[in-house]
Amino acid sequence: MLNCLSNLALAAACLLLLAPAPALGQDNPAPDLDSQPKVDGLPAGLQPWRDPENPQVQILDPGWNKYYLRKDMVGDNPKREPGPIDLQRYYVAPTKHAFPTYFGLPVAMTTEDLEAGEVDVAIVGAPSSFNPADGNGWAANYMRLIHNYDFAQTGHDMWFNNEYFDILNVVDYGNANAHPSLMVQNFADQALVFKEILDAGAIPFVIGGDHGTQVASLMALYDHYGPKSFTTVHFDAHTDLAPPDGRLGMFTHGGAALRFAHERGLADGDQIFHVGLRGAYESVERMNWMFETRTNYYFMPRFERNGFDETVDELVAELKGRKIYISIDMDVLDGSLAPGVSNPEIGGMTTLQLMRILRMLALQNEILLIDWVEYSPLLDDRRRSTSNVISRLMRHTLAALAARKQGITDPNYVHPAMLKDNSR
Ligand SMILES: [Mn+2]
Repeated sequence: MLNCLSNLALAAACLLLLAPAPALGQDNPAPDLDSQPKVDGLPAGLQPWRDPENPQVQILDPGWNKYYLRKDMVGDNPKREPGPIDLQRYYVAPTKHAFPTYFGLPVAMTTEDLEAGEVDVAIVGAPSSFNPADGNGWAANYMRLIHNYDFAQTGHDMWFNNEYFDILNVVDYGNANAHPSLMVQNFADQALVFKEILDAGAIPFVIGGDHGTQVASLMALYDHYGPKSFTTVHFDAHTDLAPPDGRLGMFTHGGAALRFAHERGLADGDQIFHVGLRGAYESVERMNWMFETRTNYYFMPRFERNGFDETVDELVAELKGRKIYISIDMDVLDGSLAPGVSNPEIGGMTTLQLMRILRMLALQNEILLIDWVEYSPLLDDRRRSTSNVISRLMRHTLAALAARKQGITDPNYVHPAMLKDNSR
């Protein structure tokens, strides 16, 4: 039996598929639809995926579990020793020539692979797409196909003068599941995949997905580290703090994950930092919720009036000594610089400003996980500029993590040779 989407165009086909298989050459008798109970005004037999007693619950056909069945990725598929697998034929290749993994990096599929490779950062896709502005689900794979000239497995950063892929062990961990109609099950499956990375002591770099991806990130982190064990730094134009009566299904894209975490006692107000807020459709209720719960907030007006660098210094100082989870809604950037997001806003950060904050935090703090969310290749410009912005921000963050691995933890560090003209 197949599950069916609540789509009128599919309903007729679904009814045929859901009926018991007739004997060869015979049709099934017509159901008496008039005698059936109604669910939202339509006969229950036309919507067998809904429980008439509890119509908000979607009945899952056991066959859907196939979507989440995992292969044995070390044993026989293929038979191999654990460790990252390099799929590239050439030592150096531009993206166009490379096998499409993140930055052309080796692939890992299990915790054992990550441990054997002493992996520091595992980039993993989470193609959730429950956003009315469509296309977030394509980001995870599109980010493996950066349009801009990008040499696989090579990288140099001019703030650090380092070659970060030689210092850090970074892999592509593939994608977690995200079936388009099974949002709640997806979050659990994604959290399990993220946990495999945490179990290996590596940092997941999660490529969303809409901001609902944050639910899976938080599930993995709270399960692995425990409640109230870390601080969330939430970069976003929007608060994503919908009240209970305004959540549009709770977790549709940027629903209310952090408010939910606070309501459930998983996070104290002081363990939530909002950075870059300026969205055009928030409310006084949400502002008051932030003030009353004593969350930390860095509105764009504060950056504008007090000076960007000075305000960043306050943020970085407040976060000193904390373990942090960073969630980056790409709409924290100005809409002109990152157009390929679900809900672009004016008055946002520049790429240079976001580079500065990410660099300082990656140097100073123990980072547990970073998710990069809300990118939609379908909404990007023809050059996919936003994918390039995300790629370069990831590279710069990796360069800072490489410097930290070498012992540099001063958030203001920049390689001295890069701050003067060395020819004089
Ligand atoms: Mn968001």
